Formats: sequence, structure tokens, C-alpha cells
Amino acid sequence: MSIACENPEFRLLGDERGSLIAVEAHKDIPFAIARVYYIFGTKEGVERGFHAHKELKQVAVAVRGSCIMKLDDGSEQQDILMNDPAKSVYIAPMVWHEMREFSEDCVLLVFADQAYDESDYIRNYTQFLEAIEQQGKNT
Ligand code: T46
Repeated sequence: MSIACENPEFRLLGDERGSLIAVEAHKDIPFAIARVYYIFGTKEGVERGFHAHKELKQVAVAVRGSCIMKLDDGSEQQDILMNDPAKSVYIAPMVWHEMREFSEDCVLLVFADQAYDESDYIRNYTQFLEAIEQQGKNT
């Protein structure tokens, strides 16, 4: 089983002038987009993320350059090479994620279904595993 819900590839609208990708909510992204942010200028060797979201749904795409996104649902882990502006990854709630090996030119664009809320983050891996276990008991 794969944790990495890779979205269907975004449609490339290219012509002789170059490339263009359009992203629409509920079509290319499986939710209404409430927030967009992008990570760029990440220093060499830096690792980011190291958290899960309780409820937030996100779709990430490396629109330039590359990085590796590690997804972990508490039982399985998967490394995904993000190096294609047409390839996106769905980060479901309660999936621990870490990003590493950013190329110098990497721009990681993220679409989210909610506004920023620090209380939605689980930034401690032990607490993440406990929350996953608790979820399992409640279902
Ligand atoms: C995620 C991964 C993929 C805000 O004030 N508003 C925002 O919308 C965001 C995303 C961040 N911030 C603040 C919070 C921190 O003080 O910006 C600072 C850096 O955020 P953080 O350390 O959480 O960055 P990353 O790269 O570790 O994680 C980010 C997102 O925060 C997170 O939701 O899933 O990218």
C-alpha cells in the first residue's frame, strides 16, 4: 500500500512560447484552496517539516528544482522525489512529513485547505504516534 497519494499529473498547457500549468480547486486539487505558500531559498543541507497536521489537507508541488518529501503514516514511510512541476503530492491529515535535499533553486509550492493554525500541528514524533494509536482505538 502506498501512503503517497500522488495526484493525477497536472495538465501541461504548453505551446511554442513555453509551458503553463493551471490548477483548479476540486479538479486538480481535491479541496477548496484557502491558502497558498511557497518554500524557496532553502539552505544546503537543511531539513524542514518534521510534523503532521491534525486536520489540514495539502497538495505540494516542486514548481522549480527538486527536493525529497518523506511521508510517514505511523506504520509506513515513503520517500518521494519531487522534481516535476506537473507532479504533485497529496499530504493527508495525520501524515508525518519531512523535506530534505533541496536543490538550491527549489521552489516548493503548497496548496492548503485551511488558514495557518499552529494548533493544527503535531511537531513531536512520539505524540504523533500516540495520536495515531488513539485514532486506531476510536475507529
Ligand atoms: C507543511 C510543510 C510542507 C506562517 O506564519 N504561515 C504559514 O502559512 C506557514 C506555512 C508558516 N508560517 C510560519 C510558521 C513558522 O514560524 O512560518 C514559519 C516556518 O514554518 P515551518 O517551520 O512550519 O515550515 P516548514 O517548512 O517546516 O513546514 C511548512 C508548513 O509550515 C507545513 O504546514 O506541511 O511546509
